[in-house]
Amino acid sequence: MTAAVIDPARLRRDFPILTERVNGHPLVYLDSAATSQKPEAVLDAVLDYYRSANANVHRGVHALAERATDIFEGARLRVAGFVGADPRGVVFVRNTTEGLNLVARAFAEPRWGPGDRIVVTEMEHHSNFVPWQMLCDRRGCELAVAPLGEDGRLDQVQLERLLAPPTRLLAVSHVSNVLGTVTDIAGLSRMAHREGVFVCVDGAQAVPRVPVDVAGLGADFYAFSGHKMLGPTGIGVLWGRPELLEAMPPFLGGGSMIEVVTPERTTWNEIPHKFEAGTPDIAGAAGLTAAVAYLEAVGMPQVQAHEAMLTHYAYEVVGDAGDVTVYGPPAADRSGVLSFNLQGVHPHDVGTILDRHGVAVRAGHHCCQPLMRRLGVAATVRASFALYNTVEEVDALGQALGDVRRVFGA
Ligand code: C6P
Repeated sequence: MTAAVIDPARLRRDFPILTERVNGHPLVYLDSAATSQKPEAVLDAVLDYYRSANANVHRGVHALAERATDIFEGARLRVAGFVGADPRGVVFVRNTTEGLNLVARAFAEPRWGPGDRIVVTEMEHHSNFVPWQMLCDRRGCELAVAPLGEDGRLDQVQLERLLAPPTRLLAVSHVSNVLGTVTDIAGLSRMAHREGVFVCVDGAQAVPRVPVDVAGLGADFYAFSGHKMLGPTGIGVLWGRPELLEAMPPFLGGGSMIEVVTPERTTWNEIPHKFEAGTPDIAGAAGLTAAVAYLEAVGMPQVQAHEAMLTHYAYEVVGDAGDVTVYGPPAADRSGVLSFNLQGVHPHDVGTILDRHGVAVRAGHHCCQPLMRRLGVAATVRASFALYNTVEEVDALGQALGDVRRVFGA
């Protein structure tokens, strides 16, 4: 049986913002790695929650409070199902960044100090770099950076060497937001666990793009953001192995995360609530459920195949020759992201001229300054794709790049 192919023209009707015009042109949104657009179903879910269920969760005995709690806990079950997780391990946070900071603060900080090593990689987003650097500064651990090979993939030999004692934890992204490199997390987790090293994965760019099964990947922690996977801003997920979460102290203190509070001592609620202090983003959870339902209806293997097709095509249209340098692995080994530079033109100028044609890309360091240094550039232009993008939009990118060349005489 052949898998159904995505028909972006049909899906686009579900995304009201995609009919916007920008600078006199139809919007060509190629910045979904920064944040995805949202289908009507997600917008409705957020509004419906406020219209018909708004109350606080886990607190009231009245009907609305129960409705709100059902929506919030229902979202946990839905997200857990989507990524193959035990719902007890699904902690709602604000975003990937908060999830990774939670692991650094509540898991790593009490455990490790001088004589211990944390390994990050050269392609990490600052979200999976800075919290570990801060931890190492606070606790006196060593921070090591696993290098990338010339092909934009992790150098396996160097990495294996770095996983030897005294390394305690490897922090690694599943899909790079700059290079699109898809890292073999299952293989890395096996390698790390053989050495007794914990694995914390930044899944911000993976969950929207590839089927993710956290149990099968075998890592210890996995963080992602709702807003990159068609959901609202303000809600994200940290999945952790329940037995590790059980053993960890809380991250933030306050309401909901407690069992009993006395002037002498406080005891903690059970997981995952122990890590969810204060009123959570209930409307965000409602929207996230709708986003997951949308992605499930389309099918993640289909999303992956569609983005692979677009990336492959964009690679051809943008070209990796002459005045263009494309960064990262060959198109076949990357997911949904194409970073490049046009010789002699600053990426910000490229982005500004593309915007004049209605083409939205990101230009800058993409919150990956160590990676920029490795690539020997200050910034890149990045086109990133989602299930609603079309080959015609890639053509529009190609044509607008022609205008950049004309303007700069490149
Ligand atoms: N990358 C980009 O344009 P937050 O902001 O917490 O939702 O996500 C942070 C984050 C973590 N890891 C990776 C791999 C990411 O790509 C991001 C967000 C956006 O590339 C905004 S900088």
